[in-house]
Amino acid sequence: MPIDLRSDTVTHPTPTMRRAMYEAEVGDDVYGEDPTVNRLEAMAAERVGKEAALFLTSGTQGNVVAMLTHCGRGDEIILGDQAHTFLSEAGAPAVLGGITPRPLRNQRDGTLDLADIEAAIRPDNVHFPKTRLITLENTHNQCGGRVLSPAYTAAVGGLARRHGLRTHLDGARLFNAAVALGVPVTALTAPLDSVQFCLSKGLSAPVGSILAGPSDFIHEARRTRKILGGGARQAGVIAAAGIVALNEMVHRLAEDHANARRLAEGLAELPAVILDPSTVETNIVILQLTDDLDVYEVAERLRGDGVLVSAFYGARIRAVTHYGITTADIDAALRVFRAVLAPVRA
Ligand code: TLP
Repeated sequence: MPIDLRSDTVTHPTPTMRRAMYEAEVGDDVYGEDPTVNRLEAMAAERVGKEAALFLTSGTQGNVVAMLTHCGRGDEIILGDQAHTFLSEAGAPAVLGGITPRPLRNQRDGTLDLADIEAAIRPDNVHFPKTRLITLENTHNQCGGRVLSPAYTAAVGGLARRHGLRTHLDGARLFNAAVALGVPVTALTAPLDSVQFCLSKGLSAPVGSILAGPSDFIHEARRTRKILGGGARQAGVIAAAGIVALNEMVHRLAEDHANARRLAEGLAELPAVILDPSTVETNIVILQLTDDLDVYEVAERLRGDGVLVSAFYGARIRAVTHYGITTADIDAALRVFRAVLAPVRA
């Protein structure tokens, strides 16, 4: 079995999840009659401190539904230039909603500079799109799993309210952030209007995300999900795994963070690697290779020796720890990294 560090999306459902899926009580969720989906949505809303929640197929669907529900044609979204919502969702707000993205430079810690946000807010002028929404990402994937603090989140929420703007959090790995910070998850969601989080990444459910927010917003979001073909029928079969994910898989994320830090500390010792292990706060390690190496070739050689990673533009490699990765796997992966990158040391 390869050591698969490409993403925490590769996690398989746990035995308890499979049992819960088998036994799940179901109904037609488009009629609002699936008791397991209803239970998951109520539980998820409570967990993130919002009035209501909606179960969706993926993180992308959750973010896209949120953006299309918050914004109308001609509106503009302020987001990070390294945000998943900007880089990796196929331009959905523009493609589907006539919504303009306004990317601001992400700081290395995943934040957007408050002064940059303030300066990007459009005055009322017929030439301009209407600034409607600010989207944050916590943890921040492309910034190496960095966490946004409750204080920063509150500052952005306050700024948005002063300007009459709405806010959305792409919290694909929200629980990783809360566990790393040692704060209740509501400290990261209360200041913002809506939040999307994934059940199928570190929490190991096979499918599914949650979008949570005020009841009237979720009511509209349910319609937007239908427009996108996301109304599922006996979805309780997969929601059952989501319930187990929330009940059983949150506390263990600390293990993934410790494994990521262990990996980062080992990698930082290699001359071919540029990485500050103190920036590894959660389960994502992004390292930079020195110029003389081709990142895609290195990833291929790692694969040949049984270690799967993601190669990114900018000579970067991403390794993500998760439920399927043990500390022994980390030590084995480090041995492979050392062997593959050894010629550089000679
Ligand atoms: N990220 C995936 C890939 O798309 C890169 C990964 O392997 O990390 N927000 C954030 C911050 C994400 O990292 C992702 C997935 C999503 C949203 C989308 O979730 P899915 O894959 O469920 O649509």
